[in-house]
Amino acid sequence: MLKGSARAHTNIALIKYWGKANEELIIPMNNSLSLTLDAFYTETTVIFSEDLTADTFYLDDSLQDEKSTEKVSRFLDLVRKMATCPLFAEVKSYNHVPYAAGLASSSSGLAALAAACNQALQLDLSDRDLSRLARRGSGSACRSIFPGFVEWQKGNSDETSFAEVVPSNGWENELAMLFILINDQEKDVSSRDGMRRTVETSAFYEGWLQTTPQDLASAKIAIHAQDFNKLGSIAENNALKMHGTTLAAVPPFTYWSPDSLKAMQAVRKMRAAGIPCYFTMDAGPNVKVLCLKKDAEKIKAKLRDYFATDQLVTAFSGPGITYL
Ligand code: 2P0
Repeated sequence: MLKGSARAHTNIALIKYWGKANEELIIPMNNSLSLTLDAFYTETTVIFSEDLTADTFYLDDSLQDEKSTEKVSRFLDLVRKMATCPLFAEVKSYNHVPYAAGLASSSSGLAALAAACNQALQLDLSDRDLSRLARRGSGSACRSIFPGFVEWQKGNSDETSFAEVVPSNGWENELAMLFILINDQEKDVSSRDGMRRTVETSAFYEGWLQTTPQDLASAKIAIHAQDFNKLGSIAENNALKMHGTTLAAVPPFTYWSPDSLKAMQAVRKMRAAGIPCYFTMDAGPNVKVLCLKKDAEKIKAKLRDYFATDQLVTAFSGPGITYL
């Protein structure tokens, strides 16, 4: 029996990953930049054993259906090949998210699975190679190997596409991200399907590709200079651009709900009142507000004018992968 256990935290991109150059290897079209957070994480244990006759996957103690087990199995095939190990595995994951957040957890989930496999099969991967492995499970997972600010270098091959820490002199510890959890009745377009459709059909995708490298360069300069307003405004603009591409896809789609717009308006209003804060959004209706740690409570109090207390969750910069 071979066993490994690891914890990985969610990350939220300030410069988004949106579109794949290679679907099988998950090589992105553009570099992205994220902040790893402390509030949401996944703990995963994997056991490879001769006693098993198939892969099984439990999430929060409930046995998962064929479709989600297949995604895990495909990832296990990669590590079995690396380790020349023929054994089936049992995977048990626990997602630690406050409240029924409906938050996508593929970044922490696949990062924790990759690290648990690294330990179980004694692959002895460096953090960079672990990032490459996690990337094969889910693109954003490659960034969750590392703490704080992280850049995913798109590269152009399996070897050259990995994440690494962006030096910041610990500035991330002065920042916070407030999650505004928004429920939505709309049927989801998965980020995987959404980005594919956008790359293939959106007239605005070219604009995304042409401008995102400059956004990323400017964001790194802002981190180096610890210039919060510069970083926040670049991140907000980059998120709006990403979401703009979906409106021009065929057929068009959006991740925004009426309450997402309400949250964005609240952020703009606070900013006009002199409180520095900026929003970002991913492949769902939740809005995340980047702010200075010292302003987090004040901003949260103001958001209570618009949203229920249990819709608001505060997160700070979080750690990279931890073996358990
Ligand atoms: C990001 N997102 O940079 C972007 C912004 C969503 C919007 O990474 O297909 O689950 O598994 O590589 O990583 C979500 O996509 O997609 C994502 P796959 P993933 O955070």
